[in-house]
Amino acid sequence: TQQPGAALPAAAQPDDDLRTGNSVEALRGAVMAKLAYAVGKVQADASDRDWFLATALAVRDRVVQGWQRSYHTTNTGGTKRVYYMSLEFLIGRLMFDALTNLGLTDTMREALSGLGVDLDKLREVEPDAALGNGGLGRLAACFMESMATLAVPAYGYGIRYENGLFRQVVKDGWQQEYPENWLSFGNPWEFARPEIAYDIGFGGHVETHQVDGAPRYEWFPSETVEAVAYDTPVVGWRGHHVNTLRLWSARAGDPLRLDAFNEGDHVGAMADRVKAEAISKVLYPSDATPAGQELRLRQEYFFAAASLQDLVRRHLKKYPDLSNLADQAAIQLNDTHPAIAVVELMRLLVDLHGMAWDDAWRITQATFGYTNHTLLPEALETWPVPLMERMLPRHMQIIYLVNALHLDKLRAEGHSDVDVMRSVSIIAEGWGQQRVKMGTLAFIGSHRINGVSALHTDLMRQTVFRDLNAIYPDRINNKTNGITFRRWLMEANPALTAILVDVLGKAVLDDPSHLEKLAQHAGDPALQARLKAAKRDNKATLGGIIAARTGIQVDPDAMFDIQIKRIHEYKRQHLNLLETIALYNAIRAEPWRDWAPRVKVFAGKAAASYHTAKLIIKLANDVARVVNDDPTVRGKLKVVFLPNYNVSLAERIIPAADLSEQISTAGMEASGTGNMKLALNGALTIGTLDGANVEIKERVGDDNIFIFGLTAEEVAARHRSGLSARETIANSPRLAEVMEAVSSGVFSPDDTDRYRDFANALRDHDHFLVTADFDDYYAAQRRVDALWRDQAAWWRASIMNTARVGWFSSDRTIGEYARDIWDVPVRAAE
Ligand code: AZC
Repeated sequence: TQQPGAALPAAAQPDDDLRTGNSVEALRGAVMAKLAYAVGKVQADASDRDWFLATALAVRDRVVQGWQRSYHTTNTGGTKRVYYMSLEFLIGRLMFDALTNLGLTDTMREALSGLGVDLDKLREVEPDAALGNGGLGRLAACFMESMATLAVPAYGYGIRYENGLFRQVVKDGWQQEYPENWLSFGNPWEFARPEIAYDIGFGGHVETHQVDGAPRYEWFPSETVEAVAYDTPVVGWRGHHVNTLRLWSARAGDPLRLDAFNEGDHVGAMADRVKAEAISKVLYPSDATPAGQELRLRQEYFFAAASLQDLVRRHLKKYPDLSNLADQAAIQLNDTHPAIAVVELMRLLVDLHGMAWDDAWRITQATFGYTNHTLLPEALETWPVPLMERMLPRHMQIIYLVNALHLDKLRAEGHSDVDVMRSVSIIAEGWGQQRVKMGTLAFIGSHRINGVSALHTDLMRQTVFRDLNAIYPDRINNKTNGITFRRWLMEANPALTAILVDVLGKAVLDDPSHLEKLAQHAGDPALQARLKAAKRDNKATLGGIIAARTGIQVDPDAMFDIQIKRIHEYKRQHLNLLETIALYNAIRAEPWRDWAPRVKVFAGKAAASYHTAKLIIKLANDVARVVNDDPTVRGKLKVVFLPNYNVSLAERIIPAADLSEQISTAGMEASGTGNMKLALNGALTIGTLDGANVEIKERVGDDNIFIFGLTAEEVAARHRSGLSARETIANSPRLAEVMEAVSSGVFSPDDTDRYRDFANALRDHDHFLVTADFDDYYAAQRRVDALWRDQAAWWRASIMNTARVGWFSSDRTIGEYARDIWDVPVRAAE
């Protein structure tokens, strides 16, 4: 870094001014100029938020340079663009991300410290952009960063929700939801583009005319909403390439009905506007659960239609027609939420651009790819036909025609089995109502369909898409998820990063395959000691956050046992809680034994309407209270539920984790990505053979991971067998004791019936096989204890985890999408 007053390096001189320079002086001058002229404050009056805004704007200028360069290169080069359509982008904060990728973190820290400002304090001021629920949304954010890193020219398309995922407050152990208005103090990263606006229609009717002897359909919507673009530049590693995240905001065509207003109906005059703008007001807080509301379908069509108009307009600026669209555009559907885009593109091609149906269908299929993120039947989107007919009448006609042609073609090819035809039809019959199956629509409209881990992709082939896969065997392919190492290693864990660079050289920052060399040093006591010290610091920092948010004191020398993710029965936080109670009982029975001291940390949000998930949060808090107040287990066991889990909190928790809980019912977690982040940061995994855990195990080796429980096949067999959980519980005295304690109110003395139904549901159904996996999980946890007591062996295993998970970089994943799905080149590694 540059010292204040030192001579500038020659290369920096020509443009070392306030707008573009990267020296300490230039950055300091740039921040001061932003504070004065963009924020409108003098230094003496500036708050941390003012300094944050000024700093972010100065950083943004440096991103914009690369942005304009990238735009120019793509435009003149005529390269194919990727359009990543996602209803969710779970971004988090951007300041450190931009600084890291531009290589300016240290320079900026120094520039600000000369002004008496602490960069790390400003970091905490930035609100999280929480435009997503969990894994699917965070994956989209990691992918945006990796596409920029690999110089894949790409746009992310989504919705600019005014309110992101709710803020979670835990009151008396219960989750409460509060709106999260992340935009209330302005957003320094975005550029409003009021001139880029498209009309999006809803409702109305369809008319048919004859054009050259053929029918032409025209849709006359009864309602129109405007979609207005907001652009955020997304900078990749070393600032080489910058892409755009374009988020749509809904705006009413007419802000107000003046006639009604003048007649004194001031509220009614704004009713249309409120209805239109509701579309981008809030993110649906459902994660792997269906939203099923009319407003949700409006959101889906709104952003799909705006994005397609945008990319079609871009195409037509360069080419005379849309016949070569698939050569210039690859559209990826992030789950089925944008699947209506398949139909909308057909409408644009056929109805508006007069293309023949078959040509249009060929282009549509060649353009789209579809990623599936869950097999849970309750999470697969379907929309009632009557709702579709009312909201999108022309689209419903097109869906019927697509389906009829698809089924006719199959019949012509000799398919006749009724069950097969029913399963591959886009329309589901039953429950007295026809529904549109969005997964089938997305599958049929795409040339490639992918799962997100090897196991998940296999299960896709065997279950949900079995019949479609038999008919189109080459379409399903696997793309195991990945994570961006810039955010989840470099930004989140600078101490570990520094050690890695020291041992492996700087090249490890560019190419994670260098991590493998770390394995040679796994037994080195000096390296182990350094890593342990770094982790202890991270744990102490997290301990401070835990104390501040919950009042609970934790010991940074204890094992930090972490389960962070959405609260869901299939993720089985309650299995962890039952094991916690069993351990608590065991310690109390023999307090003198050499227990491995543990801090169990839980964090995650429950969908607002998911009653059992909210009860699990309450149970975590109830168990925490009893355990933490019991002097017998003091120094041996603590339980913490850390409220308001989000990306920024994850960046604090993950570098402090010793043990990573990945304990979903096998076959139900499509991939997981937290599992990758935790392993990269040196946590050992305790987990089932589910999702990407399987591939993590293959890489880190059986000795460096704790696997337990039924396999996906065994889970399926068990479900078929109808074996009773009551029997399982009766055969396990340990589990029986825990179940009895929970059910009789030992942890809820203020309401002894609180968990009775919950316990009975486990006894009677236990769809997620918590009881079936309990004993094996308990045994695996005791193996964890044993390894922890041998710290040299533990740290050896920890190092092996960091060393062997380089493959889970989202750069690798994006490279595979680019090659196998999008057919676009990527930038070679440095
Ligand atoms: C998640 C999966 O549950 C998770 O296993 C996966 O890692 C992640 O997607 C990214 O692929 N799914 C969701 O968040 N949501 C839905 C609707 O599946």
